[in-house]
Amino acid sequence: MKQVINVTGLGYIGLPTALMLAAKGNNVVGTDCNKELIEKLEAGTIPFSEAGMERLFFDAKKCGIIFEEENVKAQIYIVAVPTPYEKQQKKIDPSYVVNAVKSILTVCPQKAIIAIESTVAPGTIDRFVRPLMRERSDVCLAHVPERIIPGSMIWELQNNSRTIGADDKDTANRLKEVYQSFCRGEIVLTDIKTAEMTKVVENTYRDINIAYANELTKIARRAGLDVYEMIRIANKHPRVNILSPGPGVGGHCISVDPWFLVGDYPGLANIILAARKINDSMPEFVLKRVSEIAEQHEIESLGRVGFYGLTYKENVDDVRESPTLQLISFMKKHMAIGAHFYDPFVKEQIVKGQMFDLDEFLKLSDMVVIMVGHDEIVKEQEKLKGKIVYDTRHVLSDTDAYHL
Ligand code: SAJ
Repeated sequence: MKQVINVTGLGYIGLPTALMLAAKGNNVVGTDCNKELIEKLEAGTIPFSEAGMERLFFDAKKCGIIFEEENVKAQIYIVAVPTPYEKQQKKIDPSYVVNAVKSILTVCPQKAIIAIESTVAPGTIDRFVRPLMRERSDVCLAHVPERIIPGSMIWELQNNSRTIGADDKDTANRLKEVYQSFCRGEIVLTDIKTAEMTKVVENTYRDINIAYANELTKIARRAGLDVYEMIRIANKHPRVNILSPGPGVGGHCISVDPWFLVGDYPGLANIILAARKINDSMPEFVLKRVSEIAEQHEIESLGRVGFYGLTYKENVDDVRESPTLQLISFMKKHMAIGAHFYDPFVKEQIVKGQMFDLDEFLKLSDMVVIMVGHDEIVKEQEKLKGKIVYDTRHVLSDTDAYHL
């Protein structure tokens, strides 16, 4: 009989993974403790927007994917539950992973594999998960860190290389076969601790590169140079690839993972810490520029300033650690109130002054600050004519717009 794969946690990572596995002919049960989510999925509603998800959902349904609130008996378990970030302590909360594994252990048969995809701080699996398995030494543990980027998840699921960290070759090879059913990229086998560390190292690399671009922005401003032109030319060098500066770094991973290294290796993680500080300084840098530009144009109140974009990056609906939310917290600190906000992907009120119609938002804004380069505003940029525009993402063709 064909083995069953039970994917636990049907969020941004678990859902596309479960759908992809099912669409490629695996026997898949998707589990989530959120009853409402399961009902939605059963009714055919996709809980978040992502390119290609509708087609994938259709294919997976056709191939018989099942959604359940409880874990089921399976040979392979993939855990993709959230690892919430505790901002003050700069630590992740592993309790969802721990609870998912506990629940799986109550139903899993002999020799089942539990593969954790959730991003965890290095050492988490040894510290929090392994002790749970003491009475089930027959069950195999693995870490297969997710690598897909929101906005291009489906393509990346199939094409990115993957890392499988496991305690033994047999477990790694059994899992490799599962991932090979949809992944065309190279699948690298290693141990669990290396897999944990590699994931954090990848995201930290990107954070440092973005920090470099952001630091260059500040240098270019002082030197009276155009940072984009500088980076464009520098990147013509065959071994240079500087990323883009921006109003800050958000999302649940790049702005979070480097802190694990800073926390665990104080005194050693110096570039990593400096990069985090630079990226965290960007929302305040933007806010200062907003007041300079507003003053220059005699805009006296924030009531005439509109911030476009609340999500952490373009064309996604995820607002976790978003630069705009970071900027709002600085505004509050400085009692700078009255601005308004708009984001086509955020349909519920999450901040004061949020509006839900682009035209109305623009009517109220003499100055528009582009915080996120959603396709919508790029397409509709004609609507910004006559306004003072501060384009922190460098996405508009308006040559009069202010830049970082
Ligand atoms: N950003 C810049 N400049 C850039 C690129 C990004 O300012 O040149 C900003 C974005 O606007 C955003 C933040 O950085 O606020 C992070 O966005 P991102 O697109 O760089 O990355 P994420 O967080 O969406 O996804 C990352 C990816 N990691 C790497 O590329 C190394 C993805 O592959 C991971 O799966 C994901 O983190 C994760 O979940 O760990």
